[in-house]
Amino acid sequence: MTESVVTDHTKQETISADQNRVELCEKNPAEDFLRMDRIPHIWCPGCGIGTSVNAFVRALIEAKVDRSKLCVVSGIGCSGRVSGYLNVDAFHTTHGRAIPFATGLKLANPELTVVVYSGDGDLSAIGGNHLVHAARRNIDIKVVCVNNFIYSMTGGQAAPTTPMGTIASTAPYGFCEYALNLPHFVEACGATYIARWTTFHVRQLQKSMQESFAKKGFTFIEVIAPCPTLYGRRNQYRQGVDEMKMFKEVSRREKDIETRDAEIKPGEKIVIGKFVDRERETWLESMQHHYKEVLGDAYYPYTGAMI
Ligand SMILES: Cc1ncc(C[n+]2csc(CCOP(=O)(O)OP(=O)(O)O)c2C)c(N)n1
Ligand code: SF4
Repeated sequence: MTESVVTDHTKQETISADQNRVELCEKNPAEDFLRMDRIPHIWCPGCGIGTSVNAFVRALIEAKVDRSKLCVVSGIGCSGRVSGYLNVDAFHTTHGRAIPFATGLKLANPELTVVVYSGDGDLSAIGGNHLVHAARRNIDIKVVCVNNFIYSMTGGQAAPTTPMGTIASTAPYGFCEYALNLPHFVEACGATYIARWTTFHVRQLQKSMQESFAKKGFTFIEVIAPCPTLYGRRNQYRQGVDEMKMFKEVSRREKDIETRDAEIKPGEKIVIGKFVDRERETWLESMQHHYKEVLGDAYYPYTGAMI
């Protein structure tokens, strides 16, 4: 047993319980970005949310995102707890309202990198209208959507993303609705960058997150993640690792993939990869151009409410 006594940026000095040995071990680089005083976290063993956070933190480090200008906003749910564990300016907002909150932050201070990190239910059900219009307007925010196919925090009810035929607490005989194909949906709305990975594909996920930081406009990364407690155990994946094995087996990365082919159906392939990478004027750019054109020199360009 060891006890941590010193921390610096790269090394952690530990003293073994018998006090005889001082060891220097490499410190996990992710720790600097986590509120270690809040660990242990609330997520269940085998949950995929923490895996996505690990990729996210590593992407922040690799992309050298300026931490003093970074804000992470979450809604409510197990995935919505992410903001509470990140050691950055973070906001845990109300259910479904992470996107409008983030929009306000970005418009008040356009220099910020604003990330929305939340669940599929939060973003596409109660927050669905905000998802539509932020993507349509091309608000310059980065969205990470953890899709565990269910409303986990409230007991495993069926969500818009629950695959047809799978079991949920509100669908004990199988869900009878078509699942929302999130990449296709946000492409139609106008997102500039769209990718989907599972928590098995951590390196690709990290790389996509890095890419999205460099991208201007509304970006959307869907992370397919296991929820063994409320989805997996009802659908033959008793443990997180069982669902991870399924992800490994059925995920397909194809050339020239189209979002319309990315629907998720039980027992069928899960299409993963980068679907969309395009340029569109952001809402702020288009607003500035429009008023400049209409008002000419009478228009005083907007530089943000806070700077
Ligand atoms: C206005 C409002 N309605 C409903 C709830 C209850 N609620 C809390 S979390 C949640 C579902 C979250 O699901 P998801 O976003 O998929 O996150 P997960 O827990 O699966 O990670 C719901 C319905 C709430 N907190 N506020
Ligand atoms: S209930 Fe599901 S989503 Fe929530 S922490 Fe547990 S495994 Fe993760």
